[in-house]
Amino acid sequence: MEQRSPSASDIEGVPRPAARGPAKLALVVPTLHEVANIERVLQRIRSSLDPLGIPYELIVVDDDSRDGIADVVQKISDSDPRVRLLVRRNARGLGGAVVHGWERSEAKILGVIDADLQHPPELLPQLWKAMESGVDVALASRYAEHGSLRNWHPARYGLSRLAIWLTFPLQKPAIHVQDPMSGFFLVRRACIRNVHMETQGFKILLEILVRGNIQSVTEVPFSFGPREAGSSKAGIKEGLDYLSLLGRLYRAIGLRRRSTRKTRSNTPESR
Ligand SMILES: Nc1nc2c(ncn2[C@@H]2O[C@H](COP(=O)(O)OP(=O)(O)O)[C@@H](O)[C@H]2O)c(=O)[nH]1
Ligand SMILES: [Mg+2]
Repeated sequence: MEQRSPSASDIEGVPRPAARGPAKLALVVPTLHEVANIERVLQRIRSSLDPLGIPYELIVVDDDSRDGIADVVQKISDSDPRVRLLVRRNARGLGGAVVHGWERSEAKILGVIDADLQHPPELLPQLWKAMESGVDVALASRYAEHGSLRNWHPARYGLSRLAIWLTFPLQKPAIHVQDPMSGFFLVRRACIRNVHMETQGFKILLEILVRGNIQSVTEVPFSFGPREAGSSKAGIKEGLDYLSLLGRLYRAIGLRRRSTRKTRSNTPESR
């Protein structure tokens, strides 16, 4: 299928006219070669969110896949303007795609969900309710009690556990979570204002938990199923990006702790 060019405002990411009012939830669906999944995932997200009666927008951020996805999404968007398409040219990276979408929305609650249906959209109402109850982050957790990773090879499961274990010293004790690498979560925009995020990696939630102003988190367990169609884009490069992100976060946390200790030892009562 030939790819139709998205409108200029979508490519440049100018927010839609304010006539519809500011959206309350902006849910980004990052895509790279996901034409086989996109219709179904958007349909299931809309069916999950519509009963909540909340204002929302679904922002598909595609890294110029040229697999016909732009046509499919544009067609859905023509009949439902809450669905938006942003195409990034000459850019790659899941984290960057998510930030790109969030920056082009005025919504106060931001979120992300994978396009391949490994994240069940039917969990969104529970995540939304957690946000309504006042938490800063609501995340879909593979490792919380009753969460699971269906059909994962033991080696991949072991690597995933190891990767998570490495985050434990980084996490703030008050908001320690079981699945800091989940790719399915909601967060208050106010908590991540001015937080610098790496654009290459897959692990944007970890950065938010470590660098953001997050006071409270809810984990909603879910079962991480197999992909519906297509193949994973996670590979060795993403693994190396993750290790490099960990290194930077450990350095940043080390510096932060050192400067806190210094400040404390300089206060009059501690002298
Ligand atoms: N826009 C964009 N989306 C990406 C990129 N890499 C992965 N994705 C999307 O991010 C989601 C998760 O990727 P996936 O390959 O399923 O990772 P896995 O679930 O860890 O195997 C999917 O919706 C992908 O299409 C990227 O470089 N750019
Ligand atoms: Mg996947």
